[in-house]
Amino acid sequence: MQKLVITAAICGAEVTKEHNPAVPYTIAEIAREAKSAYDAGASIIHLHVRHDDGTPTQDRARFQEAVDAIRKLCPDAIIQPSTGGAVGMTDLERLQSTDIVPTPEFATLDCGTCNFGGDEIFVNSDNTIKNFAKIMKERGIKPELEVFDKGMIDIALRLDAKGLLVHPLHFDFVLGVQISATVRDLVFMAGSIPPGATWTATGIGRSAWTIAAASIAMGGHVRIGFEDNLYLEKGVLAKSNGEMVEKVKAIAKLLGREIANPAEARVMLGLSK
Ligand code: KMH
Ligand code: ZN
Repeated sequence: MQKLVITAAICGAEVTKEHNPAVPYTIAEIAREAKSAYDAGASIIHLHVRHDDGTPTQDRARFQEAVDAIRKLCPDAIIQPSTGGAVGMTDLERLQSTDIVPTPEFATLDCGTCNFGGDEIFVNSDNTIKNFAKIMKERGIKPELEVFDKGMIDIALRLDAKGLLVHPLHFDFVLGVQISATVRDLVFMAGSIPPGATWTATGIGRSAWTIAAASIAMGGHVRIGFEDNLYLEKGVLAKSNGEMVEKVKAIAKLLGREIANPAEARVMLGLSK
């Protein structure tokens, strides 16, 4: 089986220090969390940024500062800015994260609208998705296709048919927001993408560990981190993103899967130019 690529989603836009005091807000905290994940074996840092008070922002200058700080501590990490931002942000606000120097090699592309709980709706109209894909292609940024259910895979494949995506396609199956976070649904999602495409899986909340283990066993890759889950095990808050990456590594070791370094991840995901 291919080596395992671990993505650390270190911050997110929704979780707060009230949920887990280790959730990073400041640039120094974000850099600290990125380094903890990188040192533990994550080759991709999925990045959101916050103001110092924890408010999510897609501000270009704040992203630049965060990326520069991470780069100092994790020189060869793949830094993947979010273009999803937080619920309610405009498209222009969200796209600022791709407008930094150097241009990111990777960024998220959310492939549909979904319910985020309560009255929260994460809106991605067909035009938004198409425009984001076009801009990323023009800037030479590979999209990670964020799909929260099977219909979003189909939306991505329609974009691909219009020549708007970059091959090999890379999907992130986010399970537990819209589609349920079960192994049955993970198998369904993984069976719904074209041959040659690569995939990562993310389980939200306590399902993170089941989905990580299933993904490792199936030959997929894993995303873990505070954005998706705050607990190392039932009732035990994770002290850092690195602690969670270590747990993924331990599961991978038990299942006989080696961990990819950033250079290997770039080749496997088609990020090397
Ligand atoms: N925070 C969500 C509204 C992404 O990073 O592209 C969007 C999100 C997906 O987290
Ligand atoms: Zn995100």
